[in-house]
Amino acid sequence: MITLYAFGRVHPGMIGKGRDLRAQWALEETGLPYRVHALDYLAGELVGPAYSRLSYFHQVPVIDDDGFIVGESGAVLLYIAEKAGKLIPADFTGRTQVVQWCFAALATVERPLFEIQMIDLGFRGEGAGERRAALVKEAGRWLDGLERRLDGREWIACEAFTVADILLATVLRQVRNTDFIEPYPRLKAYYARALARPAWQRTLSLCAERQGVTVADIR
Ligand SMILES: N[C@@H](CCC(=O)N[C@@H](CS)C(=O)NCC(=O)O)C(=O)O
Repeated sequence: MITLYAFGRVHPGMIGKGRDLRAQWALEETGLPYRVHALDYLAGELVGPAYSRLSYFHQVPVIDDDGFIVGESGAVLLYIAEKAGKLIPADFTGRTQVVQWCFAALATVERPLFEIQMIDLGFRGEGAGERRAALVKEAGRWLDGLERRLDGREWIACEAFTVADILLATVLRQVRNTDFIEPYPRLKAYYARALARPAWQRTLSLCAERQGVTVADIR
């Protein structure tokens, strides 16, 4: 059975923001049996000897599938999809589309949005206001591209919902002030459509339960 290593006890500002939620969302979508090992970040469990053997970077998410270890959220999601035979098409070209949009989410869109999130959470100090404006401008280039891609499409990679949508929606969610998405009506509707999925709603509830808060606290 798959064990998902996810955040347990963390600083209050980190609750509900981890990339572990992407993996749990994929697991909830597929119905694969799994259990969660909730790591105690505050007690240093991520840098302890046991977890260091699973994660070279001391980060979440990691999954352990009966001894087969996978880290990095993109790889974890693709593994879950391959194992379940869900959230990724069977044909070679369809799979390539999914891989393309997974990379686009992680390598292109996530970079400026993650930095904006860090600024909004107060982790970047002096000059952050100017830097934020530059990052929003940079992100605009990628969001324009997503808006064009979503013309006449429900999901980003394929006709059906895939792991690329989980990655993209959770990347967009890193910035909680959704003003940045306002100029993009298709992207805004896409984002709402993705987060309305029952598997995401269950993921939020499970995260809240694990971290001892209410769902309202982490939306
Ligand atoms: N590239 C990695 C990034 C993983 C990552 O940044 N994980 C964060 C949580 S979102 C973490 O574990 N942070 C704890 C730390 O770095 O000390 C992925 O996509 O999985």
